[in-house]
Amino acid sequence: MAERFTVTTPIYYPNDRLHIGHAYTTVAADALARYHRLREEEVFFVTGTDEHGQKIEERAQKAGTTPIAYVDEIVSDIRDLWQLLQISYDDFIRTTEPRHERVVQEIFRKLEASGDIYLSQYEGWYCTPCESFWVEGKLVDGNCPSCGGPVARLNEESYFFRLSRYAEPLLQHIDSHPDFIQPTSRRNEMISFIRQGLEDISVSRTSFRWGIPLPQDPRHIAYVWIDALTNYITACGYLQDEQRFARFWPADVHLVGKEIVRFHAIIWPAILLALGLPLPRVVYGHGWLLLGEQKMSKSRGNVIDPRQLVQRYGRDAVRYYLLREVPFGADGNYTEEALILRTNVDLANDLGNLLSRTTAMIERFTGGIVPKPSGDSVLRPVAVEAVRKATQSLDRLQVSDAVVAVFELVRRANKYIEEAAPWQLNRSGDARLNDVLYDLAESLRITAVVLKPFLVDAPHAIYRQLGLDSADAARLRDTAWGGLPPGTRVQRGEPIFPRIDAESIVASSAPADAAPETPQISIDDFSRLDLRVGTILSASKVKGADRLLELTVDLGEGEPRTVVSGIAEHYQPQALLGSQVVIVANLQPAKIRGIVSHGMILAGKTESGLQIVSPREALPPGTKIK
Ligand code: ME8
Repeated sequence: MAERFTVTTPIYYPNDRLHIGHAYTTVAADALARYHRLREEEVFFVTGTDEHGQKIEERAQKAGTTPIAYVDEIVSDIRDLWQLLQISYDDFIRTTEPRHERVVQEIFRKLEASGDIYLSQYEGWYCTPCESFWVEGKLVDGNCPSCGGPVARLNEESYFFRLSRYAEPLLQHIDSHPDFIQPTSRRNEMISFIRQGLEDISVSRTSFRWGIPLPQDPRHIAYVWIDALTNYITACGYLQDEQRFARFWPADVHLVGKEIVRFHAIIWPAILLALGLPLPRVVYGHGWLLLGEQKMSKSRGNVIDPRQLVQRYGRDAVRYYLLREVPFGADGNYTEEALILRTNVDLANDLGNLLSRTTAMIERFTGGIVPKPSGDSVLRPVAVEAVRKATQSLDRLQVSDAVVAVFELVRRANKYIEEAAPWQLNRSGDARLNDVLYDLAESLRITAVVLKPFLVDAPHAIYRQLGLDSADAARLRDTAWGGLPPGTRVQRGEPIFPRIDAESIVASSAPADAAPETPQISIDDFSRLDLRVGTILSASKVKGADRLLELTVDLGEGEPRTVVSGIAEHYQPQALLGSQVVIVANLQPAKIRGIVSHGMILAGKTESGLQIVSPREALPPGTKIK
């Protein structure tokens, strides 16, 4: 067993808020880091930000601020996002930090000394959003072949890195290290790319100032890729702490999106070869999250904000969806419906119910005490196999497969409840009851431990409800069967994943007979509701949703609000125009069928129909209901 593990994410551009595409890579890297900690290895997990370059210089200028002030703000936002998702990075590197600037300058000195860089003229076409240079022949209809946008002609003096020198050594390395580039499809792409021959690449610029000046020629700024890629060795201690560097470099996994595999599997290893440093063990290029048919991206603006999803569904639901939904390596479509379905089916139904049923039965049948089994266990081999498959998948970087493996145990345990029917064993006083209950509780405990790489709250909640201390200290070795001491007193609690009612945001979908179970609330609870009178200004059907109407409602706020309401089966849109309604005005906005709804309309539902609630006499829009 290796005793240390280094994993990295790309360093992201702080030119805009990050979206769930970035969260995808980062949560996956976090899962790998947590897994290796679970294996009691020393882990170094690094992420960070790629802060230099023309694009950021321009953005800052437009915003009327300095580049550093501009990125500072976004970087702090990024750190907040990682905190929200509980990303357990060990280092957050910013390319603007002095430790990195020194390393980049020193690398340029070394590369010049070894004859790996030289001064020449750069001629080509530049695409600012992609930060990419293209030779004439690569343009598509005169535009950038990557984003299709306009390109500008450039002719400037530039330092070049002798990438051409490294084509052969790279091919040899790839050949003798079959795992170096993953998955195999990307490996094949890279091999054929290198076989076409590698041209030297431009590594400096004189056309902008926001970057690291070359020590030998400060008119030149280090161009993005040397500046960015070298972050990995700076973070590991290169030229700062030789001992630490020897410990954490080479990285075990550079996890990146597939569009930057070329930089990580060709340019970066060539730079390392030139510096005489070992190459990373694996460059893994995962697929893209798509929205519709398109890659979700900052420049397209078709992005989903992970913060909103966490707020709405919780961080474990979001982490779970990202890790489980798309086979790791492939592209996959993002939809909120799929997130809700995953949460409801896997987390609420399968895992959540297993826990609540198990603890409820232990309370009812054995006085809340985990019984002592007689020895026979049906689920033990299932648990052993689930742990084996999950760890094997994680060792092979097949993250989604690992999650699937864990849930095989959860599903089997649920099925076992039906088969063994503990309530009957209890009625007939059958001694096998103890075996069944212990099996279920112990399977849950083991599930909690193997879920630790993926979920950050649920494992602790499961441990707590089983009556154990926090799962913090649990390690992979604790998945050995029998770790749950008989005699433990379970602590039944709230459902760990409440079911999401996708339509609960719509008032009329609440069941009409919910009243008897509703607990009493205080006047303070009631005063937290902001109920207001509004006048409906427009109403139209929501495409593809039989029950939904999109309304705009005047609440006396100036701008009318958009509200999506499940009343389409009961009202014709035009019949509502001018009607007054009562709105929950301080409800968190929610996206329903792609429309953001800012409030909820009150209505009463009976078997014979639905009536929206209206004041008896017209009231000014915005009037508060008390
Ligand atoms: O490329 N699906 O930064 P960046 C999946 N600074 N992953 C996605 C994604 C999507 N739709 N969109 C983004 C850069 N990503 C450079 C990297 S590294 C030395 C320099 C993820 O802010 C994915 O990991 O454009 C992708 O590679 C990365 O974000 C790009 O982030």
